[in-house]
Amino acid sequence: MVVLHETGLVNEVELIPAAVSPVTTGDPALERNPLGKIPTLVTDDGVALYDSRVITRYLDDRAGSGLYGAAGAWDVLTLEATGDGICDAGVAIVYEARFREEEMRNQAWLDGQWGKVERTLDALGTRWADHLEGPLDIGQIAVGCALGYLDFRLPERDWRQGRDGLAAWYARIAERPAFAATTPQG
Ligand SMILES: N[C@@H](CCC(=O)N[C@@H](CS)C(=O)NCC(=O)O)C(=O)O
Repeated sequence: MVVLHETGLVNEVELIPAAVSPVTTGDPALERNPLGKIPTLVTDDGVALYDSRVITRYLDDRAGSGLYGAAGAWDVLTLEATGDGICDAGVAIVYEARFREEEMRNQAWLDGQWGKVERTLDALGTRWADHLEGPLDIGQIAVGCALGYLDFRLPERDWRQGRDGLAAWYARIAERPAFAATTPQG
């Protein structure tokens, strides 16, 4: 959704509400993506594109917005994967709590997933600190979305604790109209 706004393509897509999970049946999104995940984008030709990284690259290509930097910009792609990886670990934590009975939850596994998030947040403050301050690219967008997801689904984990620099960076990117218009709610 952020990339749709950043590229100015938001009015060219139809948004279809979807509620999916690993135990969902019957949602129309499942007919479009055999993995049963969102986001999924169906092109005018009826072709389903997924996952986020494919969709955002497609939108960037269509808009010519240059969010992926020059060819061979491996740092941009790696930062994008870094942001998405935070989301994947966060989703895993949320699903463990949502879909497993309390007595079946595995604390070591939950701690391991959160450990991935914490190590990655630390890397954002070191390896990625300069990159985050550069011109907007898809890596920054992915990280901004990931931090927004942590606020949305795991606020009690308080990712800002001890990370003033990253918190200030997020506050700035969250002010962009594309982020302000797409803050998750629900
Ligand atoms: N790597 C995927 C992850 C997408 C993802 O996990 N989406 C969740 C919603 S936040 C989902 O569709 N979950 C349904 C499921 O896992 O069955 C992407 O970036 O698009």
